[in-house]
Amino acid sequence: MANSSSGPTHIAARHPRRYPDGHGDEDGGSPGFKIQSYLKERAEFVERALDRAVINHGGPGARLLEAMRYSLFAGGKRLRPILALAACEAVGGAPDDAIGLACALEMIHTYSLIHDDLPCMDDDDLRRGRPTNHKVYGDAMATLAGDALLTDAFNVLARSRSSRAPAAVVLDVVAELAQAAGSPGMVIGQALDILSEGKATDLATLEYLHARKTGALFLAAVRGGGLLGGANSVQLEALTSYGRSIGLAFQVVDDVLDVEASAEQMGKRTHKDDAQGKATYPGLMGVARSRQFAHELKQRAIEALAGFDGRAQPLREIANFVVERSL
Ligand code: GRG
Repeated sequence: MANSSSGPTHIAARHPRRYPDGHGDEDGGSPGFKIQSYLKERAEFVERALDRAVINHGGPGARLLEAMRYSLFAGGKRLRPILALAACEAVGGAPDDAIGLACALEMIHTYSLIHDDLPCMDDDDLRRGRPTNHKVYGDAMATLAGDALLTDAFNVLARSRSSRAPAAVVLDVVAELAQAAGSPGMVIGQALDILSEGKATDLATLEYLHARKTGALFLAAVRGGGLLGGANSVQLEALTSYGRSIGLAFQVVDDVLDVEASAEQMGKRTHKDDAQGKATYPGLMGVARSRQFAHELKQRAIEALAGFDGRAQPLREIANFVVERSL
């Protein structure tokens, strides 16, 4: 499904598309673009799809499905799935082309949060403003809920019927997602994070760690969405650069919020990085320089989209949102 009509400098979208509820004009790039209503509408779109993808049919499996749905519908921002949809649309695809990937990303992200909160990892009681999964369902059921969300995510992606992408493209996206979630990506990032506690860590090591722990899933969202939307190689390269910058910017801001925000604001325990002896951006470069670095990364992300038309406006606005967010 490669878009061979695009030249190397101008990256045209495949189908002109009008946003459904006034987020922008025909090419999505009006100055009146409303990021908050865009995020809300896209989050609802993802949540309806998740509701159909992870069903509690009752019976013997009801408790496990209840635990999975407890964390899945606990009010996350749905950033990764929204990025996948936005990247897909930026290259001319439709939201339905990437909705299977969007659900899979949120399921994997939710699994990572459930496992990260377990007593054997970060041992947290609060997540998304509610008691953590193991506090409600116990350690064993929380572990299994995470296992099931991770595994089922690939089933949801592989079986998504709404995507027009050829099977070979879906296979590529499955492989990229597995790489992002597995030992080369999020899991090694988490392992390095644990192993580096209390140890002197420099900026290069911190970036290496975060590119895997949190960045890999952002990159898979943007690249996967692009692939499913029919991105050509030039578009994919630009999306890769955008995805890397936005993933790191997200983490830098996360570190700053851990220092500056309250638990009430974030819906999770804050000020814990320092307490756990973890290296952070504010710890290594100070809060002001960290904020400045996040802005530079945002600029880098937006510049990577220079060859895209107005249909990439949501991606540009999301870059801004990631850096300005207070949650
Ligand atoms: C357990 C294999 C394994 C990995 C866990 C991502 C991760 C690795 C742990 C989460 C710990 C953490 C708080 C990392 C900081 C970045 C992050 C993932 C924040 C939460 O993501 P948001 O802000 O959350 O997108 P919502 O709730 O909006 O979905």
